[in-house]
Amino acid sequence: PEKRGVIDTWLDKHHSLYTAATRHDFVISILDGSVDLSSFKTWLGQDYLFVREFAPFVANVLIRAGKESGETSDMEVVLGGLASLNDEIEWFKSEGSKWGVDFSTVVAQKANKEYRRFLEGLMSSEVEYGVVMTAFWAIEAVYQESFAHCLENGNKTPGELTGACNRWGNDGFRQYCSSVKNIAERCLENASGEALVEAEDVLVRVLEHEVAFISEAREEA
Ligand code: HMH
Repeated sequence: PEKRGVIDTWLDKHHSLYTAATRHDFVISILDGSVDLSSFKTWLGQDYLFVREFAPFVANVLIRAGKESGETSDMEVVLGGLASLNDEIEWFKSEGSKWGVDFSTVVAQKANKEYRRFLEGLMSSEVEYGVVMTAFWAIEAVYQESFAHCLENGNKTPGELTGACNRWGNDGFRQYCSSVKNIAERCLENASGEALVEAEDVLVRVLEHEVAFISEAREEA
């Protein structure tokens, strides 16, 4: 059992937004088997574009972990995340050819662009390390939670989508998210009041961006 930190307090406070992000209609449609495959394909193309911007963001987190963290293990955790993004990009490419989605013709949707612009803002050295870590955790955790639901017993996730669900819903990814959360919590324990306000705001904004991203990606099919 983990000790409850400030992030858990924020998740309680913003519970309905957190649920909107982690139990989105799109995810529910996957686990009840009603998913429209053209929505899945749209999501696939949009997420591929997102991940290509997310990788440089994670690389920036890696640099900051190397320079600013007092703990040598922070860098190793982030490096593990970057390595899994490498596999993820390969996975997207093979899914793209499996589903006939040509990524070179996919155009980023509005929510996708806005989310990517938000990530760019977080790459500024003016944003505190603990605030960046909070955002990084939230981005990963939303997908982990969402796709783990799809793998729960008794669900009707279509067989051809279990690979996608397993990518983020697997136990190793869950443990990785938990390590990132511990880093964020450790930083926030010593953070100023101002940084705490910013970290909570960033958490809320990640959740909002996730909801908007997934909503738009599944709508336009
Ligand atoms: C939109 N959020 C979105 N896409 C992803 N691949 C991740 C998070 C990864 O956790």
